[in-house]
Amino acid sequence: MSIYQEIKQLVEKSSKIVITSHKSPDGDSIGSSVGLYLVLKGLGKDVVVCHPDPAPDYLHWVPNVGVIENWEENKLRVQQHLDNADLIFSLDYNEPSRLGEDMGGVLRVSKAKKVMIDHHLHPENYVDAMLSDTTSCSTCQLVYDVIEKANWNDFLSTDAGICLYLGIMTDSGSFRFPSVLSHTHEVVANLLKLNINHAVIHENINDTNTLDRLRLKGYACAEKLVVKEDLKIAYIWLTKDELKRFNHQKGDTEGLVNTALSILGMKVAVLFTEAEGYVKISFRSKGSDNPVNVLASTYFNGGGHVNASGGRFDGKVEEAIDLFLEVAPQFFNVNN
Ligand SMILES: [Mn+2]
Repeated sequence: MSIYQEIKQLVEKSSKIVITSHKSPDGDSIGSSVGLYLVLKGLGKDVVVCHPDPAPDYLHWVPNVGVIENWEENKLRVQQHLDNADLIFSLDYNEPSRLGEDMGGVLRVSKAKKVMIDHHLHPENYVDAMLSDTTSCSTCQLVYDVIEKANWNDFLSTDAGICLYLGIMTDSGSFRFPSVLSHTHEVVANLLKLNINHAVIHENINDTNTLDRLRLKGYACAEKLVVKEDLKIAYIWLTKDELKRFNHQKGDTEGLVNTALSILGMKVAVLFTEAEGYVKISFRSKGSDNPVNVLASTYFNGGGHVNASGGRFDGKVEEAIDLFLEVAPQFFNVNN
């Protein structure tokens, strides 16, 4: 039996279904969660979406985003949902700890059957059915495949289509990353047939600068961007005081690391942001021979994708930069 049939059967056998996704939600986690929610609702299931934390402001326009309940604001309810579920979906994450210690622990001990649909490396096998495809550009694309192979297309509404388009678009860098395949465009073509307004989705994601955010980006690029020509590395570092000066809000530095990577000739870019008691680090790179996830997991308590990873450093931001520059040559092949 194919994984798609396995998932279909598990859904058919269940009445109470909970959809979970990772901490710090993004377009793919919210899109896949709400998109699948709408389809399972259409099938007549008793379904809830439970995330570790609330949806960020920049995604509040997503249709039906209000159905998402979260652990941070109502632990008791989320715990009850997880305890009473027949079936739990793990979308867009590869191990329970990505829900945070507490919620991850509750998921682990729940007697519900579990299904993972994800595209992150090294999935932990705590589930009854696993659709893990690390070559997929997004979890939303995998969710679409499940819907199609399960013959649930009739329940794919315009709103559900908007959700899945959002995740594919944001996780693929607007269809530009190497992970985009012809299949990705086939899926997107089918989503457009649902009469979704894709231009508005791009607008909602991209044209949302606040003046503070734009000025912070300008400052970061003008004053805090360092280019190491010989290493083909560009990095930006921001202190707490600087973030405060520009009235920094969550998400304001989003995309800044990609701006650094966009400099002609750069292979690797890093953003170091001073946080409360630690340094938050975002890594980006070009090419499969520059795996930032290996560096992130070896030295910075992090991980992620080959060309997009995150990590943290306990210490001063200058020390984090020094360590990164010291170890970087072991990981990157800048001559290509
Ligand atoms: Mn994803």
